Amino acid sequence: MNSNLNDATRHVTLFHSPQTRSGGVLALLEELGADYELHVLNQKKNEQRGAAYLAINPMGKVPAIMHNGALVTEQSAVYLYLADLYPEAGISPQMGDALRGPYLRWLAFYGSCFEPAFVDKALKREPGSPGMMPYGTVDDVWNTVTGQLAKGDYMLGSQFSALDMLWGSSLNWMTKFGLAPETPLVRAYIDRVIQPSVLCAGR
Ligand SMILES: N[C@@H](CCC(=O)N[C@@H](CS)C(=O)NCC(=O)O)C(=O)O
Repeated sequence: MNSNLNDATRHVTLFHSPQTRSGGVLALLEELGADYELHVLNQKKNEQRGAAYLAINPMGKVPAIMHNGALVTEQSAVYLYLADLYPEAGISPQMGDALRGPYLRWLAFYGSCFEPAFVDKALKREPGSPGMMPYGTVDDVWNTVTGQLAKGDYMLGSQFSALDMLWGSSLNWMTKFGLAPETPLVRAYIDRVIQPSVLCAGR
């Protein structure tokens, strides 16, 4: 169990590039008070596609974390892993908590529905039939997310969690680049949850 992990075994390395998706993970590490080191990859110099990093993560993407010799990639898995590694921070509903299921749902929804839908939209891809698309339609995805946001201050209603650091930082860059609509509901949510992330966004 996590409670048996001492600080040395909780040490993680974050593979990070400034102004990318890994900025949200950096904010999460700060929020958790985690013991971490940064391995910065300069994407302007394409370092993420160099042989050294490809030997670590063959996808050449950040964020990625290394913990006790194991690599974790994909934002949803990384947020889940880190928040579980620091349960005392209280931002990761644990098994047995009624919010654990919704917590996992919205983590997975992010990677399997939200990002693919909005990237397809940004690239103006011809929509497939909703039954064939893993996310249905972009409108379904957006209405489902905003319907959830309308229920409370946070993705889990009244409880702040690591989910909000993922969704907040993502909605922040997506609205900034015009990839997702900046409705008053969405803007208010970003402003409510993003403060710690903003501090790290430029690093
Ligand atoms: N599916 C990945 C996406 C990660 C991703 O696309 N990262 C971008 C930075 S925002 C990247 O590293 N791109 C560099 C490249 O592909 O060369 C995740 O959820 O973590």
